[in-house]
Amino acid sequence: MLTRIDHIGIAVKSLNDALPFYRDNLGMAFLGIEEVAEQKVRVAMLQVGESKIELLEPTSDDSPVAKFLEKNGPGIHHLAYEVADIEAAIAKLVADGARMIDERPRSGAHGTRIAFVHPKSSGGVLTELCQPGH
Ligand code: CMX
Repeated sequence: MLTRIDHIGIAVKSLNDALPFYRDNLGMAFLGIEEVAEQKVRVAMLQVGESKIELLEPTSDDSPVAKFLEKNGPGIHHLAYEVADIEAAIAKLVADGARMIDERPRSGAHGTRIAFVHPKSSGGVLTELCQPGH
């Protein structure tokens, strides 16, 4: 069902402040910044081999990432797996009794379709399914 780790999401207070460490000190290839209005975040994507690092900056106080930062401070926010068929992956998880945050795919960065599994049902790790855009 899963084809690779697509990205690891890291919550940051400011993309401008966080980006130089990943891009310049660690030398990751910077893919660009995009606002995902539906998720109330601005994201910076960086490539590491076949996977990516996604820096997440909240765009409003009621963003899920703003709430996370308030409670935990900056740090790893979620783990995203690529799937070839997101509807089939959601259906399997629901049938297996998982608690989905999204029972229908939503729009993610770069034309992807995404769905989150609630961390209470995935061992405390907020888990994202991610189907690449065309
Ligand atoms: N990882 C692990 N656990 C988390 C978590 C995270 N990122 N965020 C919240 N939790 C835990 C909390 O610690 C809390 O646990 P306790 O009850 O034991 O204290 C529990 O989940 C409930 O959390 P909460 O702070 O009350 O927050 P909410 O219920 O309001 O929201 C969540 C939590 C995961 C449902 C919400 O953040 C959500 O819907 N996330 C999915 C969307 C998202 O994160 N979008 C941003 C990224 C977008 C992108 O990548 O494009």
